[in-house]
Amino acid sequence: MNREAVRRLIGIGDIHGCYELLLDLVERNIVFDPEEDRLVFLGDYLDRGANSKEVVEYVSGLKKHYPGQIILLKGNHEDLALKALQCTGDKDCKNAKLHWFLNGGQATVKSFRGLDKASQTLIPFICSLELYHETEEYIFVHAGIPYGKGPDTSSSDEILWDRSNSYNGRKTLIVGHSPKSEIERLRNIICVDTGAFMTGKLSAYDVLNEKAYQTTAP
Ligand SMILES: [Mn+2]
Repeated sequence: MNREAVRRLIGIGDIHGCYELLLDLVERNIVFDPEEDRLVFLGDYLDRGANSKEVVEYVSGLKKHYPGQIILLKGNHEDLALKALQCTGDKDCKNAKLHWFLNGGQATVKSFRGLDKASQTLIPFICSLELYHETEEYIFVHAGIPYGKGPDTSSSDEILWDRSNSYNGRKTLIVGHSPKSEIERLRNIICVDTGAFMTGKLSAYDVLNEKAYQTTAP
């Protein structure tokens, strides 16, 4: 057994409501084995795609059954949704909802059949998400870590929105958020997001075995 105490340590890119792709990736491509694997979801479960509700229920179910083997990170879309669902005051709410809806939030509300039902599930779900996952050799975050910083010295906005690719720490950093046509490595930064909603391709990467897993819409 290696230092991470799992056989595979797999980062999974931005899902954005693409439930069929998620199911295909986890159950037919990766074939998740809770005895051997740890899956780190890099966030952005919601928005744009049609089935955010199913995606949230699926990853929540995995986490419930295999709490030690499933890591659920927060993405900037979960942050937008939480701000829109928890806002107080007319003006703040209007701005927060506008910001969320401009980023695909309406598809999420539709999938939950209304704002109230979305709030019931999403507020506790989003509040349970982690900002980063760090091991001896790896750091997983949604977007990035700026130059000179670590996961504990970056702000949540930096971790959720950074596109600078300026991380210069010792550990390997695994990110989603900035879609590429294929999984890309830049120095010690590995970007796993292949823009599932736009491209129909959802990707994951096992850092211990340097192996990619991908599923493509038929
Ligand atoms: Mn993102």
